[in-house]
Amino acid sequence: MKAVDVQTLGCYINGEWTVPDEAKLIEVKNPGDGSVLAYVPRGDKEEIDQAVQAAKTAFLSKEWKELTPYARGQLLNQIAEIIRENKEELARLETLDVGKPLGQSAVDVEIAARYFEYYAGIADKIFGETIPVEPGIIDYTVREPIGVVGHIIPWNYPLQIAARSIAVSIATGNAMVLKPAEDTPLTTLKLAQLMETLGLPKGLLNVVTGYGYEAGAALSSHPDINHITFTGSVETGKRVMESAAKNIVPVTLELGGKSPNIVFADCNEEQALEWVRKSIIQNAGQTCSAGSRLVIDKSIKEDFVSKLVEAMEKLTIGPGMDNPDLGPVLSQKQFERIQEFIDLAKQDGITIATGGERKLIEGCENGYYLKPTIFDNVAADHHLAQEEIFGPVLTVTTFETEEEAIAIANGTPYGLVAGIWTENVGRAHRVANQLQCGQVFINHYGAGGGIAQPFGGYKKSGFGREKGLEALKSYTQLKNVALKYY
Ligand code: TXE
Repeated sequence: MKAVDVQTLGCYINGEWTVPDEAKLIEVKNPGDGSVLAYVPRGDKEEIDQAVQAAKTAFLSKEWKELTPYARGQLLNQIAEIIRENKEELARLETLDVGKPLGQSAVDVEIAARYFEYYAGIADKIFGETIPVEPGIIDYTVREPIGVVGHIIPWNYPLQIAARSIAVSIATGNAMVLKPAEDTPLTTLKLAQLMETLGLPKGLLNVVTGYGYEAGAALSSHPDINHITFTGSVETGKRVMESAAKNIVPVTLELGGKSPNIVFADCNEEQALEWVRKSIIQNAGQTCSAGSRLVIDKSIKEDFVSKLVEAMEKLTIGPGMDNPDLGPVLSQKQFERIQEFIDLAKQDGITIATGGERKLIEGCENGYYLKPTIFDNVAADHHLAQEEIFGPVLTVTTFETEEEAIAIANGTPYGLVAGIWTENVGRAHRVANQLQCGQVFINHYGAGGGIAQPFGGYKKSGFGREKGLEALKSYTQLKNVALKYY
């Protein structure tokens, strides 16, 4: 898809592409060089309302109700197939739109296809239970679809998150309205375009582009949606929850993180070094589960950090299309946010072991490239070790005992992910047991690939779980039926 094709696309509502109103367009930029890639409609309340009504009608339609779970699974397999047939184009589009290295986008496309395959297999295996209440009564539960699901998608993994949202919604028999992030709507629109050929009921899938405070707010406050999933910042998550609460609409919130990699002296150093590095530079650190804090045994810290600095300084930085190790951050706004943290570090006399500055790339003067940055010897309660920076920026904090390591790891408002590095299996489980977070990786960061593993946070990292079988719970509602026989 060329940017030009995208320019002709509008929002996708009720099986049709709306003609963009010239006066109401959003510029979509390439983070690599700041050039304009496309224009998409600045959808608002009106478009959201049309999309929700279309989804509601599709959900209640005979056509959708009569489609068997097996047929829904087949549909999901077809979507996976069509994603694979268009994988180069989707990866290219994701890189142009988000800035991430082409190789990472290719992985995102594969994961998107896998979400559809995973939930394809589940579509006809969503069942209830029989409950032995008393003789003469048959009691059973039925897991029913919830209705219209609103999905508010962030800009860091647009295709992956759109895919998991659509896949589980279809598997569970729901209709949906997606609101992609204003900065990165292109692959979600492309996916809708690809799915158009598969004959889904009109209105079952709707995509409304627009700003969060307009289209996003209109979606989360709509009285006719039945569930909302949101991935983004804590501040916006609060707003989404507040507006959904007014209509008693349940929410799944996947918010930020400040995830620690806890490195003990008895770790496999080579592995720990590799994954501590990878977990903070992936997508230029713009990952909710980024390993953004290194919490390390004091006795090995000096040596470990100097090796990490050496490895960081070898990384290539450049436009995503050249497939470097690190692409640009999303926008000037994100860059300035990160820069504020760097200024704070300088002002507070924090040691910058490496990085801490922008990298200018010839021909890409309007792209925001940052050198991977390590802030050394950061107190556990310092802002830098407490707040989500969302860039390739790692803080280093030391501990002397296992208890101290756990206290530091748990000592932020977040609780998304943690990595533990030790060869002592007893310690690994003892520590995992005490961590206040939704996902723990031991001697790897990201093991298992994520699709089948429930994902979500403790504390301010949100609640509810996406991915795996666990996600089915938020996309369905449970009915209990009791029958008396004589
Ligand atoms: O997020 P927002 P922003 C964190 C990260 C980042 C910070 C700010 O720390 O630096 O958030 O990013 C939509 N009602 N994460 O400002 O605002 C918006 O259009 C309804 C973590 O981009 O949370 C977009 O589609 N929706 C993260 C989505 O919410 C609204 C991913 C996310 O935007 C809205 C992204 C409103 N009032 C940012 N306002 C993660 N958990 O992975 C905005 N939106």
